[in-house]
Amino acid sequence: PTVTQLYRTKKLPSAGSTSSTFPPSQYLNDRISLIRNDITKLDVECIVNAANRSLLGGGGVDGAIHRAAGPRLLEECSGLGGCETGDAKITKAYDLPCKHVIHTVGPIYDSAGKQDPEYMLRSCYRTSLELAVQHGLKTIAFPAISTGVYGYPHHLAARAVVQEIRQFLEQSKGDPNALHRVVFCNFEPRDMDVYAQMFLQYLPPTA
Ligand code: AR6
Repeated sequence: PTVTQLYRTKKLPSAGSTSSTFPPSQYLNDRISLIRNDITKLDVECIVNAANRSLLGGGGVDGAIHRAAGPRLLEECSGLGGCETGDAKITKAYDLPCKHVIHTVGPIYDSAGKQDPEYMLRSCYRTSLELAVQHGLKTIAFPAISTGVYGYPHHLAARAVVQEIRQFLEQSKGDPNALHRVVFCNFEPRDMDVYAQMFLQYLPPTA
């Protein structure tokens, strides 16, 4: 079977699944889910926003999150003083179904002379995960940070992300404050295939 078929046989949630209580049969393994959906529809404890350094909104997933959260999100963001690339800041979620939004700023892939994009992308994911743990949050959903407007090639981004997640989960094994579930919420069909391949390679299903 192809990688995608293999994961389909594991009952991967399809687009339209909005529940935060993913049934166990839809888990990729016991701590990770891969879904295709609009991240603003998820009622997980916290979603991650692929923001820019101003934190004052933009297009793509950032625009969608601000639209769905309502103007109070922008109000809170304007008091945060922006955010550095690779760093993350947390806010409430206002009209969104989730409880919190973690805003992180991915690297612009082709910004010549700037820091290593892979290091920065991994930092976005790691810092967001750490912030969620610090706030006692148990479920977090990520979009494919930097792979839209910021131009990070999809397969390179997915590989870096899955490696970072694996490292994070291994390091937090046995920690009572550990996250229960990390959800990768992709928008584009091609990201589903790329992520499925990377998971198979770096984080095979445990069941
Ligand atoms: N739910 C999940 N994923 C989405 C959604 C959604 N509703 N909408 C888009 N995506 P991008 P970046 C996917 O461009 O590359 C903004 O203007 C999209 O298909 O949103 O980090 C910010 O303000 C793509 O796979 O973020 C920054 O200026 C992924 O989300 C800049 O864009 C990321 O695409 C950040 O660029």
